[in-house]
This record gives sequence, C-alpha cells and structure tokens, in this order.
Amino acid sequence: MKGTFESGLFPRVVTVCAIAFFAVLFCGCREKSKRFGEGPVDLTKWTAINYSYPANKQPTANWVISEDKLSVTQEVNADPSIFLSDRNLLDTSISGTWLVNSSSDDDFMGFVFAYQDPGRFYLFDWKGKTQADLDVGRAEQGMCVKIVTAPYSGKLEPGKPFDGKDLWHTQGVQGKVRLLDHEPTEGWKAHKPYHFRLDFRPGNFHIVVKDGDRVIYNKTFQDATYTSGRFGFYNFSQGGVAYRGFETKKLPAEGVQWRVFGPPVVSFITFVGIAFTIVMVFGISLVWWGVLSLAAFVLFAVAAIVALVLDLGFLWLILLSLAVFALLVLCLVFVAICCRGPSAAG
Ligand SMILES: [Ca+2]
Repeated sequence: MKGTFESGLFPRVVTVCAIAFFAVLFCGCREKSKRFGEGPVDLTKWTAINYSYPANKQPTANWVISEDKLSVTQEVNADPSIFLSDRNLLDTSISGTWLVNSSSDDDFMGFVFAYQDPGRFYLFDWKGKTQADLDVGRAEQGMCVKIVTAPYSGKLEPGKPFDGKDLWHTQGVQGKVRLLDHEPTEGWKAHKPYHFRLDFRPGNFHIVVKDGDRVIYNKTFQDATYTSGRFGFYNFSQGGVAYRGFETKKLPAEGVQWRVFGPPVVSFITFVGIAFTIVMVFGISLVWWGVLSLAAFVLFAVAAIVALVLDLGFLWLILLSLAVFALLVLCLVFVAICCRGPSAAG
C-alpha cells in the first residue's frame, strides 16, 4: 500500500479519472450549445442547401434574409432547396408563419427536420395543385410527411443525392424517399399566411398547420428513423415564399424521469454488483463494499443532477454515468490491490 502511494499511482489514477469526467461534462455542454434555445429564431447563421437537376433547367434557389434576421424569402422558381438551421431541434416546439407572395405557380413549400445530411431527413411538404409530369411522376395536391434516406456521398453534385422525381413524386421513390403520410388537403392560396408548428421529440413528432384558427393538418407520428437533427425551410419550384416569425419553445421531455435517472441507476446497480464480487474474491472487509456503494450512490446522483441542471442530452448523460462508473471501478481496483498487498506480504 505504501509502495502504491510512493509510486504516485493513486494521484495519477484520480487525475486521469477527473480529467475524463470533466472532458465528458465539457463535451456535453458543447453539444447542448448546438441545440435551439427558446424565443425568436435568428436566421443569421442558417445556410442554403441547393440541389441541382440539370434536366429541369430551373435556376438555383435564392434565399433573402430580412434586415431584422427574423424572416427569409425564397424568391426563385428553382430546383429543391433547404434553408438550414445551425442548431439541432430536440424536445422543442418550433412555430411560425409562411406565405406565398406571388400569384403564379402551385408547387412545393414546407420544412425539413431531424436533418442529418443532404440525403437524410424528415420532410413535410405542401403541394398547391396536383400535377402529373411524364418525366418526374405525379405530385398530388395536399400535405405529405416523408422520410428521406438517400445515400449521400459527401458532395452535392448534379442529380445527387436526388434527381428530378425523388422529391416530386408523392408516393416516394424506393431506397430514397418513403411516404409516411399524405393528406389530400386544400391547396395553399397565394398571399395568405399559414401557421405551422412542429413539436419534435426523439421517436415522435407532431405537426399542426392552421389558417387563422382553422386547423388544416394536425397529426402525430411515432417514428425513430432520426431522433434529432437540424431544422430547415424547404422549397421546391415555388418562388416568392416567405418564412417568418419563427420561434422555439422547450417541451417537457416525455419519460424525463427515466431519461434523467435511468443511466445513473443502471450504472449504480452494476457497480454495486461488481464491487460485491471484487470484495468477495479479494477477501476484503464488507465495510469497504458499504463505503464504496455509498460513494457510488452519491456520485451517480450528482451526475444525474448535473445532467438535469445543465440540460445535457441523453447520450451525454450516459457518457457522464460511464465516466463516473470508470472512476469508481478504478478506485475499487485500487482498494483491492492495497488491501491485498499487506496480507500477501504477511
Ligand atoms: Ca414551379
């Protein structure tokens, strides 16, 4: 035992574990800073993702942000485009208004969410009028929710990850776009503001579209293809669409009890089991088992409270619990070695 202290093993183990603990905490806080907060959505750091279909001969979208940075207009009858947030949407409600400031055309506007990359996201779109096109298929009037799962090579190229029909065809395209829901609602009308709201939680989301107080679309979906990701305004072949006054609000996370306390509780029970085994195998006093179990309880409770107060994501709570777990197991091994040392010598 003396040798262990003299060799500086204990301080080194504690230092390494403390660094790991705070590294996890730091990463968790950084991750949190990438999520939407509450209040009006500032569009300054949003970016355009523009797809290109050479066969369409349509120009590239042009997103123009207002002076106050709170609204944006897509001005051109263009190939599909996304105006993408810089933040992730998780356990959050986002709402705002959009309208078409143009009397011509009847194509798509909408939203993407849980965006992973240019080929993978959820898409909500609204087509003004049914249109069957020989080249690209039939786009039906109304609102759709689609799951986009197109392989993305890491570079946006003409016709990739989509070509003309993929986002046009209401029924979707195998291997790229799967239709989750199509509601043959009325088409959108020009110069009329529509209110949109999306409540997004991992594994379920709820979409409401209203014209004033009149509800046009109101549906909840259970799907876990993508459980978090960025949000964006979507436009396909429809110029003059203004997206404005968007704001976010935190949602009470469903199953929050389990999500906050689950990983620490599981880690604690596992640790107590491992500690008991080591105590028995090494013939150490059960007092040590009691002391370490109490320490484990306190540390895991602290981890859960830290995660709750800092509003860290579920993944970071798991990592935090694992860091605490590693710290405790190392302490346990240290105690086992120290306690065995003198008896082996004697
Ligand atoms: Ca058009």
